[in-house]
Amino acid sequence: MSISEALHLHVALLPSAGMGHLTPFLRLAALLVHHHCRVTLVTTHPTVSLSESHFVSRFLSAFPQVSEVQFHLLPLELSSAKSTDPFFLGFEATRRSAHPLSPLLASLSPPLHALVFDVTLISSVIPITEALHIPSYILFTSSARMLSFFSYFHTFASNANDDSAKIPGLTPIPRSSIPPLLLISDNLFANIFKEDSPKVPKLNGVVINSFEGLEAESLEALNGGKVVEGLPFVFAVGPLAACEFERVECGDQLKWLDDQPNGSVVYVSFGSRTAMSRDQTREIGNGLIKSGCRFLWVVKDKKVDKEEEEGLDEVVGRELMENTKGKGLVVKNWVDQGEILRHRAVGGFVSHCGWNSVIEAAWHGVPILGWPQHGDQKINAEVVEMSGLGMWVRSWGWAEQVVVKGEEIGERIREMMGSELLRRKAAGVKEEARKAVGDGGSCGINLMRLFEEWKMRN
Ligand code: UPG
Repeated sequence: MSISEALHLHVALLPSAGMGHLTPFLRLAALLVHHHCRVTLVTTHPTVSLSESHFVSRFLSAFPQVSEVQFHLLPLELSSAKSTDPFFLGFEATRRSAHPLSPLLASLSPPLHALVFDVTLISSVIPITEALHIPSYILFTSSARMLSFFSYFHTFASNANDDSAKIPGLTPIPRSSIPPLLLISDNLFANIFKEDSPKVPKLNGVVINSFEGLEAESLEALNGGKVVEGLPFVFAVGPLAACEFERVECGDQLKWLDDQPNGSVVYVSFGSRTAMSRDQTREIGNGLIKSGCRFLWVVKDKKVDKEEEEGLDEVVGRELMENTKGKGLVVKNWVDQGEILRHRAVGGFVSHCGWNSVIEAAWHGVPILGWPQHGDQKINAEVVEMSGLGMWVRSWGWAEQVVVKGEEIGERIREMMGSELLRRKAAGVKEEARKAVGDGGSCGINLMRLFEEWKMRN
């Protein structure tokens, strides 16, 4: 199919709660617009965080050709929700409010060639798309390794005491890497997995922000029919790189980076929704100082940005803040991560291994010291290690299991920043990432295959 034929395709995108889910959806939307697809974005109201509503506004201003359809969530009865995590509650509110999506999607003109929605909405959206005969695709926002686990979950759950998930075609996932909530019954996150995992074969396809050069094993297993029988094709269209509309003013940080030598700065950030305990935050500060490296450290005190109240002196401690002076920059606001990782002064990234952060580090060839905190992050950290993009310390456990001491943090940061081998391997992953989006690369090939499929289905 020539690109111009994509002109006749109309696709709606339906993301779910949190920047980690929204970001790849809007990057995919930008990519589809670039290929002349007509795109409708279903925006949920209210969003959980301010970052999400700002991000959507910036996107819609930058892409006036994208139609917005507003989707208003019903208030969630908290006593029945089985979670207190605001983002999980956001998933659940979206699932339970899905009913009005039916007339909303049916009224779109021209009729949709596909609806691409978030993985957390499978059970509530499939009955709607089936009734309307709209092809259903998810954009899986995590790694292909995590997708394999998600698709296999119902099989794993029926052998709940196994010491690892032995997914056909994949290096086994040890029990210690499995999101802890999935090992406890009857909580919201586990219930979504239980309900949705067996329904993956009902989808027409899965779009994923990954690429062969990073995740050959999982992508081959998924598309080779090994993981679970009847899985639809997985279209690896990654890496979905940061777009211009995402740029935010962070002049001071970039100016500070401009004054630092090449590769000398370790960037520390745990994504958009991970708040560290105060004790752990202070140990990280001590660790950064002990590492002897320059640093740019993004502190988060609350899961949801609207709830951030206290300043750095309260959260990090005045004395520690004083001690960081001249050694690094500590901030407590939304930063432009894409620009930071792109900067020549950044030589390493202490990351929780949220999948978007992993992809962004891969895109810029920045080695990762993984410190997974919750959810899919240990499974993603395994990808980081297997691909050569970085290392992770298994003994650090999940968030709040232990307080990792500054001494050890400093030592590991020194190890990452000093490793020529890691630098070389991360540069290799960057090369693969650029190849994937270059002429004749996997991103373009899979995208064209997806367009063909969309075209054929209507
Ligand atoms: N980001 C910024 N500036 C900040 C903080 C974050 O630009 O100050 C961006 C970052 O570049 C990335 C996104 O926000 O694009 C954060 O996404 P990610 O790195 O994936 O982390 P989370 O926000 O923690 O993402 C959630 C889950 C994670 C999962 C991901 C995708 O916590 O475990 O892999 O969603 O499903």
